[in-house]
Amino acid sequence: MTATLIRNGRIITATDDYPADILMDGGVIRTIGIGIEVGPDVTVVDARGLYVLPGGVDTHVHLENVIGTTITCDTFESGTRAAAFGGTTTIVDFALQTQTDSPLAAIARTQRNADPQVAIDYSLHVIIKQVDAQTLADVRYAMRHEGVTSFKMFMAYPGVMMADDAAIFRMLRQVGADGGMIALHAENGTVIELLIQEALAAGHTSPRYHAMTRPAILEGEATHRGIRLAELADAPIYFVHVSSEQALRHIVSARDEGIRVFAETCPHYLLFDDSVYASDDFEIAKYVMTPPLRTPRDQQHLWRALRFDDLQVIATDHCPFCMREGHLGYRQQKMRGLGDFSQIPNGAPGIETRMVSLFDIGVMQGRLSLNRFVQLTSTTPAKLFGLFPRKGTIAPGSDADLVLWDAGKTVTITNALLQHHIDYTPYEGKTVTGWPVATVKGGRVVMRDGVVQAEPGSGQFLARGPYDMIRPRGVLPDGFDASAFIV
Ligand code: DUC
Ligand code: ZN
Ligand code: ZN
Repeated sequence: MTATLIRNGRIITATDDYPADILMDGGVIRTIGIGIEVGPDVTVVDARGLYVLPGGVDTHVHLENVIGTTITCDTFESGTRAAAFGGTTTIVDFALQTQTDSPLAAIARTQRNADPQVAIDYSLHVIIKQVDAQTLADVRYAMRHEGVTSFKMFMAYPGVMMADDAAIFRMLRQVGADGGMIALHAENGTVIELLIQEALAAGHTSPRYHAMTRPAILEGEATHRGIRLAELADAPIYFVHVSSEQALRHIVSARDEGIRVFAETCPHYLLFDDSVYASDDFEIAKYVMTPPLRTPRDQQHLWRALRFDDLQVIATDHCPFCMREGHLGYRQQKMRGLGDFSQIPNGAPGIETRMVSLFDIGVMQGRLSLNRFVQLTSTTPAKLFGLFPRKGTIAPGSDADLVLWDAGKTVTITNALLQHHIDYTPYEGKTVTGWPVATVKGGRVVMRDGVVQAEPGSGQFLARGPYDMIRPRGVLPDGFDASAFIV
């Protein structure tokens, strides 16, 4: 591979903002400097007028995931191509423990599937449903020898994904002691199941009842329970897809207490609200995701938490299911819930619209600084999931994963424009300002002017380390100057 020089860009990291050139070779950043001179054998890319950001790190995506009785409709090929199109160069997907696949077998099976397809680098969390002594031994092995240092557990979906509190506690205790992270889906699954059955019995079958049977109070209750289990286990905990004030209240107060609580939200909770559920129209199935969209007041609390670092990550929960088509031999997807909302697979796409939608509503509309945008979409997810400083920043020695970003480019999003393999986007017709004009992965330009040139199989599995602890704001070492510390 030849060396490449990115010339004249404005480098933005989570902490810095300065004009410089970046020389990349062998897949990593070699030198950053002003006016770097190179010979004719070096490819030069002119980034004048563009921001140069670290490649996006999306730590919550579902590609080819079997969920319930269907499968997400992006393959590792289409999903990673879509990610590159949208400025994301690293994803963390899921391997699923089943009756027949132990955690280690699930990792191996998912790698065999993903490796020949991925166009960007990837890693895996393992979804753990059942915990016994062998599971715990496998989990320890996965952390020490496979570079899989995070595990997802569900408090929702009884009989399908839900783990009981003792199982969650056992995992927290061991994984926390070993330096890893439990990512938790916090909703009270058994009460939600009761509400679903009651709604159906009353003849309430349309998609909006998905939202009405998953009230925010049950996200808050489960979040509180998860925090207390983590506190008892003396372990860090990470809440996925936080959507509500109810959940945030517990997260904020736990962080004030010094408990190691971290959390993500997703762009759809910031961009859409529960007004979409105002009718019985089946098209609303496009917005059947879990948790459901919440109120404008909840959105205000999400923005507040992003501002005060009570939310540290914005990931997509890219969980695509076609409205009408089937996929990979599975029959129709969202349509299977016509007449019974509980059969609509839960999820929406977002892998390639994360950076652009957030840049527009966050940076362009004055809610996030450029540095904070990078921190939320790249640096902190890399730190929390053991990928930093290889990923998540622009520094000598880090992987040469970059996005050249045109902050003045305005684009109207349509599904036809996007690379993902799904028949709709929730962002249809939305105009955004700020767009990636090139994505560089491992020193190679993999997307330029909307054309993705990434080869399937050119991405790598990333063995991850322990999480890089960021102190919650309550815990300060003796003698530490808090005013200098809290940002
Ligand atoms: N939770 C997720 O994180 N993804 C898809 C569905 C769900 O409930
Ligand atoms: Zn979830
Ligand atoms: Zn998810």
